[in-house]
Amino acid sequence: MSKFKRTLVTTALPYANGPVHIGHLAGVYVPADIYVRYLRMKGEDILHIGGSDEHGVPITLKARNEGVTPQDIVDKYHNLIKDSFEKFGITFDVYSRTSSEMHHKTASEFFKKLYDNGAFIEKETDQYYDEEAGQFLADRYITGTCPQCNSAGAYGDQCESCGTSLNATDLINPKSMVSGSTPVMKKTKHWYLPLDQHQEFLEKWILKDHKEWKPNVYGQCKSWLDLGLQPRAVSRDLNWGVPVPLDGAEGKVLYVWFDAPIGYISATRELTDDWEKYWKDPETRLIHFIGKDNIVFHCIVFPSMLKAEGSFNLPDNVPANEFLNLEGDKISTSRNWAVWLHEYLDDFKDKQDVLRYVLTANAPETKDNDFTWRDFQARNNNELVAILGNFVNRAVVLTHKYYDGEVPLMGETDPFDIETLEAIPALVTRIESNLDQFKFREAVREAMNLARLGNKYLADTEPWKLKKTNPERVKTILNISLQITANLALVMEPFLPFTAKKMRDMLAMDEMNWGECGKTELLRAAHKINEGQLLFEKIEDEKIQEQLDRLAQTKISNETDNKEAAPAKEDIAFDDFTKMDMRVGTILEAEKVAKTKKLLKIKVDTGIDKRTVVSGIAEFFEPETIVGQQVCILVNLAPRKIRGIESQGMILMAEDADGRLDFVAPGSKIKPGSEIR
Ligand code: B3M
Ligand code: ZN
Repeated sequence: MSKFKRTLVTTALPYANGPVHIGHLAGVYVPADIYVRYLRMKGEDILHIGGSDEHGVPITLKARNEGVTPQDIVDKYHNLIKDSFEKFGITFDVYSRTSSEMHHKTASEFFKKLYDNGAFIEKETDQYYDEEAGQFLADRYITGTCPQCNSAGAYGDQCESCGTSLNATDLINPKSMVSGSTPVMKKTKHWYLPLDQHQEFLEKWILKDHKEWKPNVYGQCKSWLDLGLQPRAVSRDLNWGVPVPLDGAEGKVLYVWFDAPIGYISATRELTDDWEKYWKDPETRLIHFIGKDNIVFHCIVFPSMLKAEGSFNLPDNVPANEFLNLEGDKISTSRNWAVWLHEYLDDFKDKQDVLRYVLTANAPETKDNDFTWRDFQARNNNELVAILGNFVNRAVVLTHKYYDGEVPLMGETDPFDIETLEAIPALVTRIESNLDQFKFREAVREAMNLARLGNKYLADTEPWKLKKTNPERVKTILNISLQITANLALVMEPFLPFTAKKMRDMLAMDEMNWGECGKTELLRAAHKINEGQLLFEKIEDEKIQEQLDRLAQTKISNETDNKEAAPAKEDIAFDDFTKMDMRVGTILEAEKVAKTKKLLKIKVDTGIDKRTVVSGIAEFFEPETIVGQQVCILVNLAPRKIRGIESQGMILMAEDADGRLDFVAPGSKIKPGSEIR
């Protein structure tokens, strides 16, 4: 018997500065939702706490870029994220946000208690300050030249060109991103959590007492501890966040990673007056679902904070996942390399469970994994449609066909029937034990094995061939098939909640108790079931190709975006500009210049005359496709001979960083000869 009476599950609070994508779902929210649905079905006292993380520098930067307030940014994304979670059936008991009043109060009090307990040290350091804007600058607010690779536009914490992580003081020629001025050094005071003082405790608590944690989590903690922990600042000079609740701390807020985990507590407090029972009673088990980049904060920093506060429980487990990649590349918001949940639902309406299934079957539980659209299609077509959907459909359709929708009374059984019946509770035990150990991939595989069992049973017994010769036996076969279906309707609930609901509707079942799983008389004889419904449908190649094309397009535009535009040329006088006589022209004829790869001989109507121009665009345009194209032509360029042909003027082209050429043309048809200026 477990020593715990109840469970508090938290899921990482996503930053409210962008929508959520499949990586979020696979890493954190789907596994957590599977787990909480499972515990709820077991009738346990459980809360699932979530919310948006609405502080931190990136949110303020985004707001600045878009010319809106940080609150505008977080309002927009908080709602979008919340909505995506709801649509995917992620069931929170509360989904809150860290800009709420309750959170500010809770985080403030928490800091104050630690301060009063003497849990912090104070340090004065030199920090860049923007005199024009009158504020200290977070490292991310400073750009300059990278001391490693010399590229311009490196950030104060990292150079994105060469990947070196930097201190703002390393930058050559630093500039404030707030005002553009050169920042100066100024002294500033901050509060630090001396993690080194918690090292000994953490070593025992994690390395000795929590050997059962997942190897990836345990291993990462061990590396941090082996390196030796250092004090970490818990405040920042910033005007967005929870103000440091001390005299003389104007312009300072709690560091986002200090206040965010306290958000779990604030949200619980918002949900129930009984919140202390969930946080402080040692009979409550605390579990954090997170991604691997958050391990240090949940296993080392937050526990040190909780310990220093003195009255809170520490997490019992932190089943962090590794990362999910997309088609072989790291998911990236800035490069738009992601499958966004709100977009998925536009393209695959009502197919939440398909994505939940694929992300669970392929979850990055022990190592980084790759999401591919082909795998998505294959798992839908070969597993959900061909195994689960097919089996359930046959069981339901045959029951209607033979018995008018009534569960037949079990007749005589042969050894194969018994073997099949006995396999049901055995599978349920395996599903359970995997769920208990946070092994969701394996759990969903065993749940599918139940459908495989049913499929194979029908294929082997072929009741449709026995209907005339052995009707008693057919009753047994269908009774057993329906018991398997009813079990599926229960065990699939944590994984595929939308499908499980449809199955329970079909079977006219209102049972939702995990304790019933594995039983072989879930449906009584003569119980009437409802008509069948479509559970899954095949996904065609075209649908998948659309997604692949979209990603290919993203890749192309990223590659072009990454190349910098050519530097600006020297200034010229207005007179220099007006010397050029540029006109709109229309191409009348075009042909390849013999023995060249790049040249086209083009006849253009310039409105003044009809003349010949030789242009190096043959790699990009077939001659016959450009007849009629309007162009911009420089008509007073002195004629030059190119390959023996006199070229009279120049057709203006736009050239991107990859050397791709396109015409510069008026936005609508304009009379040849119109002047360009
Ligand atoms: N917002 C980081 C992230 O979304 C951070 C998690 C906070 S959990 C308290 O990965
Ligand atoms: Zn660099």
